[in-house]
Amino acid sequence: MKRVVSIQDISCLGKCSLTVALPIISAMGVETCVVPTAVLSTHTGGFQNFTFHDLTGEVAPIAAHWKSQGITFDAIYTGYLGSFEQIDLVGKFFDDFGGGDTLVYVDPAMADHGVLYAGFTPEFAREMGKLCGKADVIVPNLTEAAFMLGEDYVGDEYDEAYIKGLLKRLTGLGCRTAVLTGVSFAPDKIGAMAYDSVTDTYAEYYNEKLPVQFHGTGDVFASACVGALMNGMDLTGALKVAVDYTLACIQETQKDPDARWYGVNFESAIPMLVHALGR
Ligand code: PXL
Repeated sequence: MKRVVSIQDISCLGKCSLTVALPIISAMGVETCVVPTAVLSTHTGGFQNFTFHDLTGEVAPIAAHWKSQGITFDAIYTGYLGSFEQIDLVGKFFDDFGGGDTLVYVDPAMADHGVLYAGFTPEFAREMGKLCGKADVIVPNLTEAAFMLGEDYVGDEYDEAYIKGLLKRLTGLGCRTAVLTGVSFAPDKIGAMAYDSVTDTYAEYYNEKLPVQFHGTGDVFASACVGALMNGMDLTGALKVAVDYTLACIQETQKDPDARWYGVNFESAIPMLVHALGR
């Protein structure tokens, strides 16, 4: 069985970060270890007065203990990180546990729709860009990509040449493969495009675009994509699994009258995800 470690916060309520990564990757038949970087009562996307307990001081001791026990990982998957210090510590974690066949996978979760999440600055985004340079695969959305590269966010005004250029500039940060999420070239289609700088090839996959937006879909996509890669899928196959699953989560949310506003019904779409893996 493959073993992933996910390094990001735990938002106790809100369906994002670790409460999404753990169930999704586990359901894909992959052991999922965690390094919680902070405990928040909720995510920061719409709740007021949430609590925040920093766990930065735990990262190095947890890593040191694992190192002493000879633990290794097939993938290191990082998501939302709350400070420059955490970015630095995660970089050190890559030095300690990366290399060889370990996939270093970074979701620079920090912005969407042209704006940074609460508490982040353009300087932080550039630092996250440096962390992406140490990864094998990164999965930013268009906003995160623009901030990391210090470029203007273009909104919906782009074409395929822009996306291909953006992907190449992202791999210029130092990672082998960049995946852009939320890519749409037609009003009713949305998906992801990727560029592998070693083979100089692109991969892409799109499905239906619904006229709704939900919090946490980036984390759902990132988790399903790394889970698919750990199941031995190639990049195109992983994009398809992750895009189709994200769409299924949105559809489940739409058809549930009791759906929460703060996240998607990723739980009821898990059978579809497992089926897509042929398990
Ligand atoms: O979904 C990314 C995410 C993760 N963790 C926290 C967040 C967010 C997005 O807002 O606030 C704490």
